[in-house]
Amino acid sequence: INLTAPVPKVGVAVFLLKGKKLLLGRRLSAIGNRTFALPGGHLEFGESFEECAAREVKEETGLDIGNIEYLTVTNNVLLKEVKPIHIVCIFMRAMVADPQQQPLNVEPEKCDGWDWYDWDDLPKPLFGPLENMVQSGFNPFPAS
Ligand code: 8DG
Ligand code: MG
Ligand code: MG
Repeated sequence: INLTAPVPKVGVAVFLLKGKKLLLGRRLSAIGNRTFALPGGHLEFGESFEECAAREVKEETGLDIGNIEYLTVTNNVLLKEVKPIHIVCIFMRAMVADPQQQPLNVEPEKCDGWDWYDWDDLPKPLFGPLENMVQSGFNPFPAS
């Protein structure tokens, strides 16, 4: 068997919401370099989606989150990236535990920095999988 054959992976990305805004950071990565994306990462062995969401947000931004809920899943085949990947991405929604707590750029080698953006005025370019969701009319905010 070929132990280096590519396989699909599981990702978890988090729509971290604060009022009408959400948290985005510009990626510094072989995948989606310089595009704006949600905090998130790969599901680790034995983890729930909620645990993965809380861990990745903490690792990448220092923020503690609550009200973690499953939203949707997408199948992302990104063969044109510098490093081609196939990732099944689970999208979660969450709120900051403390609205006063500010995001920190904990992994500056992976991200340009985090900021809150208005849903009606998103930065460009968005990371491909996120851009596709926006184009399809997906809205991560709870119905009011
Ligand atoms: P790790 O080593 O910390 O586990 O992983 P990471 O370096 O933080 O992984 P990542 O690339 O940030 O996220 C994993 C994959 O999730 C990513 O390669 C593709 C998929 N993904 C999407 N949309 C988004 C998104 O908006 N943000 C993030 N972070 N990942 C996303 O399909
Ligand atoms: Mg990560
Ligand atoms: Mg990440």
